[in-house]
Amino acid sequence: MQDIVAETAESIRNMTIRGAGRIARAGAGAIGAFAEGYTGNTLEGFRTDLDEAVRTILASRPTAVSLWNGVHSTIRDVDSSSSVDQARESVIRNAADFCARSEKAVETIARIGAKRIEDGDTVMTHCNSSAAVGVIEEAHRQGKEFRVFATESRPWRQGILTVTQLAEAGVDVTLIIDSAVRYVMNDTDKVFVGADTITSHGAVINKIGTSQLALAAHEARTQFYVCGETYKFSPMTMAGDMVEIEERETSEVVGPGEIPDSVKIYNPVFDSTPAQYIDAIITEVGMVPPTAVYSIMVRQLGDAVFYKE
Ligand code: RI2
Repeated sequence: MQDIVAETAESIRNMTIRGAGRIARAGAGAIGAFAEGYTGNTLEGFRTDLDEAVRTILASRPTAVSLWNGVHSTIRDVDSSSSVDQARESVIRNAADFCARSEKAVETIARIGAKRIEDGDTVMTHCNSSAAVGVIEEAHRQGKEFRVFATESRPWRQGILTVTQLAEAGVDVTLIIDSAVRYVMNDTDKVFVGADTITSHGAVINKIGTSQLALAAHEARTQFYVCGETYKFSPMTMAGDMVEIEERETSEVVGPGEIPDSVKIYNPVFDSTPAQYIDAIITEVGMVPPTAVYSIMVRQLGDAVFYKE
């Protein structure tokens, strides 16, 4: 069963499984499967092996706190378990629970966010966020007539996934290159993006380029909404921790021999959008101002805060 942990970690690392919500569910699911297949019979041994499995999963990608929250909510009852069977069962149950809650949260966000889209709107989205795409699809399902601009999102080009998904759902969608954002923002009424991590002071860490959309939206007086489940709230930021911005391989940016060897390449994957550029964060507990993140974090994650100094 260690296999499923290593395989899942590798699929998250190489982005076969991607998107902050999906990696959280995959991570929690892998830990659940690990517990299900565990054949040892001491609690001590289970805790040690589980620790290693958790470390393997969490090392796969550093930025999205959803992975951390998903995995930690799965192992939350292990410390208080008094037998290996009790510990195993709690992990299996909590993993299933997290995945179900996560999927339901995305659906709730879609229903809440869809209310912000009106007939005649032009909407912009960035990268490929299941929460943001869910909002757009739900508004379309409700019969609203609007159009969508979706950014390409170099270097992984997740925008291709977004436009394909939206086109298949029947949405009027246009693909733009990332550098067209400010030009197109003049014609855009509302922006919906996802989130990988939301800090206690309401900043949103999302796909690189998100803060450029936010700045352009601010300048053009376009509404800027973040769609994010509360397990994207980072308890570590309450303790003052910085969010690590993942830097990926330079080969994602240019192919071999395309540029002189002396040229350096920098490939940061996420950026941070300050709270002041965000009109609201659409969560499963409602549409909230970024200034409310701290209090919701305490309430939502209160008994699930595993952050230890
Ligand atoms: P959902 C993605 O990261 C994008 O940054 C996206 O906006 C965010 O996760 C949230 O996605 P990546 O895995 O959870 O593509 O809304 O690097 O699907």
